[in-house]
Amino acid sequence: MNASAGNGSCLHPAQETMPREQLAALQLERLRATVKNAYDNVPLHRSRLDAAGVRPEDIRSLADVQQLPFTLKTDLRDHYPFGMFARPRAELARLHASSGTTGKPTVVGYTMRDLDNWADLMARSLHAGGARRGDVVHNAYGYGLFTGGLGAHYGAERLGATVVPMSGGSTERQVSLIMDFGARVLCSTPSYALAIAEVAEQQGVNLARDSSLGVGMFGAEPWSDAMRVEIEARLGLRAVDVYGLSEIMGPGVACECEQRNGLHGWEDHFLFEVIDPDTGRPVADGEPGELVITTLTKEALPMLRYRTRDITRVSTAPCGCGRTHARILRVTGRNDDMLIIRGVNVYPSQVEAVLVGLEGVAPHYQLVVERHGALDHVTIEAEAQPGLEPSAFDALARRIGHQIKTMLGISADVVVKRPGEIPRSQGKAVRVRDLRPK
Ligand code: DLL
Repeated sequence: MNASAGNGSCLHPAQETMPREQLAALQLERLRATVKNAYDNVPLHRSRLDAAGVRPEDIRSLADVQQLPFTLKTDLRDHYPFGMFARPRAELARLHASSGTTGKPTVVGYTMRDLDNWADLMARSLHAGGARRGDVVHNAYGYGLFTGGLGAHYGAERLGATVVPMSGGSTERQVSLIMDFGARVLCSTPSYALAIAEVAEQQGVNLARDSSLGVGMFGAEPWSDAMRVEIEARLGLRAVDVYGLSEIMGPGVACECEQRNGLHGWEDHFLFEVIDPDTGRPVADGEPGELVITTLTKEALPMLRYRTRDITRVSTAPCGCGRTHARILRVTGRNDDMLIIRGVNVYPSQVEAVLVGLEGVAPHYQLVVERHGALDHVTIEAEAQPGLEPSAFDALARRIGHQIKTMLGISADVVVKRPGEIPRSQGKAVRVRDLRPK
């Protein structure tokens, strides 16, 4: 680990405000080294590059990245557990893995230097979001194989904060420790932040008024601006969006700054592209498409053009904060999560944006997908706010249906549930219950 651990001097504003030409030159140098690392050490990359007729020395400009074949999540599964690593297992300092609900989990590995860079980038993200050295950081991301817990933990330590390694769960205890230890920063999924707020309210604790919370670093799942407003009101903090994925690193790949107008993707360590998911071709700057990421400094798991499945837009327009790194605009959802409701494409986060903030509706919901004959059928399950009489549920369902029709242009079936009936998450919320036969 480098000497900057814990004193906040891991932050180098010059790296974040580097002129874009200089950033591009650094990216090219690192891209060449990454392709060489992948070619020399990972048989899959070597055979794919050979088949495409590309040698590492052919990469002469950043645009040459487009010659590289894409890498998919299935590649990691197919080479389970260690087949994509560019370093011998004995040189790896840590492994993380996805839960692998469908088939084998995806396993990712890090050298000590990879972990060091990750801590720096997460510290940079926390700082951009408003966390400061000396803050108490209450970390409610799950610890373990999920990258959220340890990623935020080491980033906060690197920043020089005092970390409370709480993990998810024991929600009542979360509330008391936030109060007793004077947490200023809360790290959790946005859905779990709401669950914490709800339990606090049930305990008669007013976090917005009485806690020291000032900043929330929320990510790991899509969330809408309406959800941001709700969370800020109930927790009394400034809610910041942080993005990442385990295949590329973990949390801290991109983060909002004080402007909150897109998430700065840390371009000294990653090369971002946005492609049309159907054709694989790049879209114009600022247009929506699938985010594709190439790592530029990863030793153990270099990733060439990893298809994230996340739908977003990237803008290289200057940001008011002075940082020059491109901004990834809020991830609206994943390709895989897109629903087709009576012929119209919809992401759960778009439904969320309509539901949250509607009078009488609690910010908890699920979309249930069933197969009726040859057609998919989607029901929106919303939850009534405490105190609403069950006799008013039908009228509320009609009002929600009308609002969904007006805002999203789809006719959806809506069911209103009693308070507490929609399951609460401790990590990533389950927004879609897919009951279609497999
Ligand atoms: O969720 C890493 C992380 C932990 C990010 C904590 C932020 C905070 P995975 O479990 O590999 O890693 O899941 C990655 O989650 O491809 C997105 O689909 C989604 N995701 C992550 N952050 C955001 C975000 C972590 N801010 C997948 N907005 C990604 C929307 C997000 N989706």
